[in-house]
Amino acid sequence: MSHVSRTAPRICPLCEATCGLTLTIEGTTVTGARGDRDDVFSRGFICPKGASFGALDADPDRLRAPLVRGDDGELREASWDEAFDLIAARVPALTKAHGPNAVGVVLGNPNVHTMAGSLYPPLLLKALRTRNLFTASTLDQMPKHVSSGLLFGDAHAIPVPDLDRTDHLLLIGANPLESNGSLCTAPDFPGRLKALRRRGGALTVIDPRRTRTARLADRHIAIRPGADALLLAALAHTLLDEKLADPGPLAEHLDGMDRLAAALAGFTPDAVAAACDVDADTITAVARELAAAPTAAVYGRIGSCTVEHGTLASWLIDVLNILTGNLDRPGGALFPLSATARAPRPAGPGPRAAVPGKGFALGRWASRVSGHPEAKGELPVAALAEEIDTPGDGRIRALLVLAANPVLSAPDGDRLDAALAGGLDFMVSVDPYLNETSRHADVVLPPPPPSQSAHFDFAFNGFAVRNQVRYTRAAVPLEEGRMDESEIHARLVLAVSGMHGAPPSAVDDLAIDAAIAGAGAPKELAGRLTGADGPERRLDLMLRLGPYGLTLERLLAHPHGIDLGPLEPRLADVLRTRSGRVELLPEPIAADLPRLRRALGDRPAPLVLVGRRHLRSNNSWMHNVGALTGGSNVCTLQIHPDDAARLGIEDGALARIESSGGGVEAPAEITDAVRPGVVSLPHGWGHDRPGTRMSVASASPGVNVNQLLDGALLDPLSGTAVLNAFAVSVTPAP
Ligand SMILES: Nc1nc2c(c(=O)[nH]1)N[C@H]1C(S)=C(S)[C@@H](COP(=O)(O)OP(=O)(O)OC[C@H]3O[C@@H](n4cnc5c(=O)[nH]c(N)nc54)[C@H](O)[C@@H]3O)O[C@H]1N2
Ligand SMILES: Nc1nc2c(c(=O)[nH]1)N[C@H]1C(S)=C(S)[C@@H](COP(=O)(O)OP(=O)(O)OC[C@H]3O[C@@H](n4cnc5c(=O)[nH]c(N)nc54)[C@H](O)[C@@H]3O)O[C@H]1N2
Ligand code: SF4
Ligand SMILES: [Mo]
Repeated sequence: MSHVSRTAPRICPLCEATCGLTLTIEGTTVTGARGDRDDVFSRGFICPKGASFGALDADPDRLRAPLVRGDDGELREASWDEAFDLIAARVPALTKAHGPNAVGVVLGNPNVHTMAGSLYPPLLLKALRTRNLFTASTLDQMPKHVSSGLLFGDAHAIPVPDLDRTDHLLLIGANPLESNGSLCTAPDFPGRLKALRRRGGALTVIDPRRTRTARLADRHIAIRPGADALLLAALAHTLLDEKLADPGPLAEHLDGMDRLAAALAGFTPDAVAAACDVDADTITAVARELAAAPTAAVYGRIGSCTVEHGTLASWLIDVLNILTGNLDRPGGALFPLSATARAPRPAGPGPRAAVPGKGFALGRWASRVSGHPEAKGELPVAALAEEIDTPGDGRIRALLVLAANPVLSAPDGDRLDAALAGGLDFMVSVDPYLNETSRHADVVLPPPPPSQSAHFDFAFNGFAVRNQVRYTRAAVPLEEGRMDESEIHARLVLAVSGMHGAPPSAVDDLAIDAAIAGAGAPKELAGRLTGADGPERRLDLMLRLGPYGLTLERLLAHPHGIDLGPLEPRLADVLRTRSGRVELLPEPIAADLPRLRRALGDRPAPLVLVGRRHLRSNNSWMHNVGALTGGSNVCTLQIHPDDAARLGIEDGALARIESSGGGVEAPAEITDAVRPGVVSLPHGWGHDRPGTRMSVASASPGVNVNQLLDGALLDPLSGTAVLNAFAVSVTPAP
């Protein structure tokens, strides 16, 4: 028997590394995936998740048709028309009766991994005019958005470490050997770290666990969780105190340098050493090494964000890059320029003068129940449940959940679970699975598997360590009865905005006209756009208006991508602050520093919990692929031998973990990879709720670490949930 097989390129959507894959396809089934050696960026790299693309794509538990809840309360398969008719009948009526805030929107992580998720949610929010927007950002990187907003005037201006050229990398609370990198798109992150070591560069890792990344480092500092902002403040203090700070040519762009030293007074290495459980000498040595390195980059991720001082830590990371002169210089931390970014301002003659921008505002409104300030137009997802279950005017009555599973990913899933079950008049999920969250929806709209979708990384190209651009069309034609996710989103926009029944292309046409007007480009441009559908025409427009003047046609002629060169200095184009300068000590940051100073006096909790990720995982939704689970990818409580002995915990025995939100029980894994005083439980588990359809995941459910949290603990400036470094108690399970 000979099988007719073919290959097709597909950018991997399963993490931020955006590797190019070569899929092997038989008929309409993906039978294999390997790294695309010709990919201009990933050059053949692949990880076990990418290699399992076929299994994930063909998961029999993926929903094939929309589900609609019948009068009997049960979900049953329905036609697309039926599904959207119902949405159009319910959502506008609720808005009309109770105001726009009665409809809440939840945007989950995979939206940054699909074209639909980048192109349509802004239009959906515009149509709804709701302030009840919650996204995965407040479980993740919102502290970085806030610090960038305050420093640079643009919440999306996030500098990335120049991995391939730096001489010195300081990694804080990131484990790219498992995560493959985040807010730093770099296919083969492990290889790039090894190359750094090979060229004589230095790697320092700050992490309470001896991770695979830490094992690669010259220096691993097993800090006490939650104390990074203190350590970073002491590093900055040392640079200023020892006159090692030298911003170089950056100086002309800086505002507030004079006030910084005073603001950081008191954060000496000696003062923070006990709280961090790091010697003062080590802190001083790290500061001196940073200053002495020809180039250096400081980079932090989850462990520096989802903690009590997440925004301060995020800010201090860039302060260090600035004080050492490494911001915006090759080998330091640079701002990528993606092919769909807004084109830089034309350069005038002579040196660039500061151009005032609109700046970044925080707290323009607040959440109804707890009064949490908005950040970047969002409210903390940790406050979603109370916005549904607390009676009163402005209560959320309908929820649109796009690619999110907050019952597992946000604090206190039990409360949210109950709120979704009993507190809503109407709920929609756009999700391929019937899982812990989508099981509550009245309408579930399933996107097709990734092989049937086109892919472009609108978000991640803006965080990539090299400027490049790639686009892959669907590798397999859309199966009969399926709807492209872009069309699902476009129809959702129409259904909620009283335009139900209009062609989905109307949404794209409106977006195109608005983008052309916004860019001041000639109206006729709309007629010149190419592309097979709305999303492609919009991509074509963004490429044409973008900084490289590309077109969709050119991109299609380069199926393995177009390299656009190494990152280049461009700070002057990036700045959007009111002063037109980098605002080194923004007022909200200065106002939060006393809280950090008070933390110096806190008595550390005897036991705190941190998370962890496994290479073969992805948040809450990849436990349904057999090839990716099992082995070391299990939901165990890692605990240091000293703590285990003290607490009477035996290896493999069930341990009970308790905190403010409740308790869970997980098997103990005794290991000195976690430092004493720290236990680690991964997130995304807890697949034991009834009414889901994830047969593999529910067979080994694990427990939901976020049930330990009650949702009250937030980084105040960003509304980000504290998911790491919170106090727990551990006892042998009865
Ligand atoms: N304790 C703890 N909690 C955490 C974290 C942690 O480190 N510790 N990490 C946090 C982080 S960083 C994040 S980003 C959040 C993530 O939080 P979420 O975004 O809520 O969680 P995910 O597990 O990524 O779930 C995404 C949902 O999208 C669905 N999905 C998958 N592919 C697609 C697709 O192509 N289209 C659509 N429409 N849906 C799709 C999945 O089935 C799933 O229901 O979790 C956070 N929660
Ligand atoms: N395989 C896999 N890859 C993924 C994901 C996944 O679930 N699985 N999720 C994706 C997503 S949504 C994201 S946001 C990224 C996250 O990417 P990373 O941030 O690189 O991933 P984590 O593994 O969460 O790394 C956080 C590290 O911080 C440490 N840590 C915890 N608390 C502290 C602290 O207080 N201080 C310090 N210094 N360190 C601390 C933890 O021990 C952990 O090693 O990964 C992405 N990639
Ligand atoms: S590293 Fe990320 S993008 Fe690359 S193959 Fe693995 S999951 Fe896909
Ligand atoms: Mo994330």
